[in-house]
Amino acid sequence: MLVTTAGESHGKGLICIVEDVPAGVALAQDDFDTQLARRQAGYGRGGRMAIERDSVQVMSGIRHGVSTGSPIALFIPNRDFANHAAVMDAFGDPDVTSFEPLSKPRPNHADLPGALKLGITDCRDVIERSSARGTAARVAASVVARALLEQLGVHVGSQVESIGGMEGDDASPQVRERIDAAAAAGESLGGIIRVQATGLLPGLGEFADRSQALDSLIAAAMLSIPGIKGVEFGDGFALAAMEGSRAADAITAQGRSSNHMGGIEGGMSTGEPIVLRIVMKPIPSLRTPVATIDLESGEPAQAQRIRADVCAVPAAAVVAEAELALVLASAYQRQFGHASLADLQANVAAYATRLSPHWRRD
Ligand code: EPS
Repeated sequence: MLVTTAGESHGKGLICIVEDVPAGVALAQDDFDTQLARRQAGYGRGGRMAIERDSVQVMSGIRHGVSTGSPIALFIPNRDFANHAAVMDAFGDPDVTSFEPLSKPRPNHADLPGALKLGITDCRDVIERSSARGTAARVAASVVARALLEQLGVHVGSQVESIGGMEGDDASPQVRERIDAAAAAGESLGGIIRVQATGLLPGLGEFADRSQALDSLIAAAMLSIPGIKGVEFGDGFALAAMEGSRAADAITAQGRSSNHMGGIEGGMSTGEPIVLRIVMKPIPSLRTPVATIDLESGEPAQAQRIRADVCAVPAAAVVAEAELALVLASAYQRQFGHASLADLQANVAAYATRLSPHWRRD
């Protein structure tokens, strides 16, 4: 499954094309819109989420609720485009439509390296495309992957473990207070997210070609999410302090006695749940003054203040599920087939039968 996206945060909308989708996957409008609504939720989102009500328009690749085997093209309109039509106009005259340049890059965003890369002093084009708004397109695409995985008995989920260093998710009153206090102070908060997948077969991924090692594909996918700065599988960094015997996931006739490795050995799934944790940095769009330079004058300045979320950790958890689903669906397709869901299911069943003397799904 291959995903290509396009779109800017305040442009007409987000586009994604999902290629290499097997025929026969059942999909409903509600499947897409439910995941998009989950991604929009969470305590600490900014004013933008009150404007958007994300919903996909299916342009191709699904007929009568079933994937056809052709590329699936999806469009998610940006309601906020109505407020940015002039500044985002594809063919407007920049002399007539003169807008304040965004020339004071915010540290820890894409603003400065992006502007230097493109040779521009107004960071708007970088900000528009690097915006986490783009994750809506990835989540929409992942609905196809999730539907495929569900047919194979694989489920993907996540939990927010902490926000701003405080244990719990955004349903916790203490965490909400912490977010409120950050909002009042013009601050922002990051957090830690646990992501997992269950119902997997062993052997997905590759040991012989490390570029296809399952953990490296998953880690790359996680780090593609805006704001994610670290990934650990299983016991992760705590493994550094363990002796080998303590870290061993002993093999028994009933499965593994533990899952210190987070469900991946030698770049392949073990059949145990895949478990990983990711860390999201605090969003670097702040109302508090942050030092920068003005790219137009070269003089010291305060970073541009742009409307943003105070905390988007719950949204990032939904995006992380999406990215995990996309990697796992592709790993299944690589091993068991691409063209038709029925063939894929038959190949998976034959493989599970072959494994049965040594492994069985509970
Ligand atoms: C974002 C800034 C905010 C967020 C946005 C990501 O948007 P705006 O600049 O319009 O206030 O709300 O996230 C989304 C729009 C979204 O759908 O998640 C940024 O700069 O990354």
